[in-house]
Amino acid sequence: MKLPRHRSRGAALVIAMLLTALGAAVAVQMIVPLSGWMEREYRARDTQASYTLADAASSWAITVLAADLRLGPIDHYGELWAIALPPTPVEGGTIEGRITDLQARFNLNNLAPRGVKSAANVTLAKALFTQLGVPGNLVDTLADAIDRDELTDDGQSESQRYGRGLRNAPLMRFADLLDVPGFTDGMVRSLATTMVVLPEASPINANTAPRSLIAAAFPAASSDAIDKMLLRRSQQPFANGNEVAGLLGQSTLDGVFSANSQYFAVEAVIRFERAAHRVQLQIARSLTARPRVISRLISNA
Ligand SMILES: [Ca+2]
Ligand SMILES: [Ca+2]
Repeated sequence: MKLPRHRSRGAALVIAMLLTALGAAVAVQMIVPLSGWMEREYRARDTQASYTLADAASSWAITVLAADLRLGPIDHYGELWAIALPPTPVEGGTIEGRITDLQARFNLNNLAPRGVKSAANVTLAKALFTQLGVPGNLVDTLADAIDRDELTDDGQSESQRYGRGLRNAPLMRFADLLDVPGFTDGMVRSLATTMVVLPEASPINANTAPRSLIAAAFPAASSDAIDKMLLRRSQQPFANGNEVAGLLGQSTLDGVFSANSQYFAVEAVIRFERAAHRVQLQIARSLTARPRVISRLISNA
């Protein structure tokens, strides 16, 4: 009963934060109607305006995420950042957007945090690869490609086993998988539907992870037990990554889960009279510095 009121107040707050972020700068950028012969300039202005609005979307998300951090260390769907920004009129158009938690996904760089293979993450990745129809043994190859050393699990030289030297460093982007022996375009596309590549290892947030990911991590847990765990999580978010294992009656998976997030995605759609742009951002938030945009893509919506 309380939730809808809380959420509508939340939406109002989120909109207020957007309007603050938009500020006066955007008002002067709004589309000025131009006659036909100025078509080229019109398009140039569209682009300029959407870059300005992309900056506004970044400021909005950064404001929301910085405010969230001040409220405490854990992250969950009951917080302000998780409330979507509904289509909100700005001069000449609308802007809408949402922030999602990138740590609700499995990050491929978790296979070897700080260059050292993580057995628990390798096991989980094998289950997730299999769910997506990608051979599980490619996880071993990928872990060798990311881990710092030059040896396979059975002590062989990696360059001998794979016929060439591996990167021995974290992936920088999803497409880097194509340089790892055995991976194909199709596999990379499948994996990208539910996984992510972040600049460093990032435990899965137990408060935001989808059911399928929890089920893969705890294969012995019954469907009932997972339902109960999801219900409990919606009422009282986990304070740390170990609580989820305890609730499912299994031993803790070392370093696989946490209860907070540093990496978020923002997707905003900006519409003008004649143009619509999609802005996709990745934001990194640390305990010590202001959240910052680490990637930005603007495309036609
Ligand atoms: Ca939080
Ligand atoms: Ca290696």
